Amino acid sequence: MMIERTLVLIKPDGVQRAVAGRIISRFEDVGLKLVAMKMVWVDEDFSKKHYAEHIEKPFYKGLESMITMGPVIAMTIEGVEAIALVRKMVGATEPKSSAPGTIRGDFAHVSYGYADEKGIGVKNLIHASADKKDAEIEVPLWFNDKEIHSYKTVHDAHILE
Ligand code: IDP
Ligand code: MG
Repeated sequence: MMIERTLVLIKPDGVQRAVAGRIISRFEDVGLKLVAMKMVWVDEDFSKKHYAEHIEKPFYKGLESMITMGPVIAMTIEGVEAIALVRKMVGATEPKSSAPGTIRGDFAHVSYGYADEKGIGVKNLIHASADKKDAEIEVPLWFNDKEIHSYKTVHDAHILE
């Protein structure tokens, strides 16, 4: 199946900067489908589950402070090869390096060097599952089956059928 589901988070910095609507619009504009959405204030335990691969890294403490500093908007997004497509739209992790036209490149600019000197996680607005393996872990970590909806959008008629 080429239709994939991927986990996307507007992180606390994105919510607090009030750019969530503009970010979500980008996914709607390319014809991707929102199949689940909620606002969640993550605690330290849940941060360790979501960012399990980073717990031992020097930047983890700052990352945990950042992801728990306010609510996130969590989404599951569905579409044709959606995992890689969403990562492309999100851009490189370090906003200093992410290309113009990507979400991180258009809405942020800081460097790893700056964040590390301050002891904070890089505030890059958004999280998206890195690959199929991560998406298969992250979507069920954030959403149960009842919270994920199947419905038709206009794109089903014009792009997918
Ligand atoms: P990703 O979000 O692009 O998948 P990851 O390497 O999985 O990037 O890192 C998770 C998050 O941790 C990043 O989005 C960023 O907020 C933060 N981060 C990653 N590397 C650093 C770093 O070197 N310094 C500070 N924060 C970092
Ligand atoms: Mg990652």
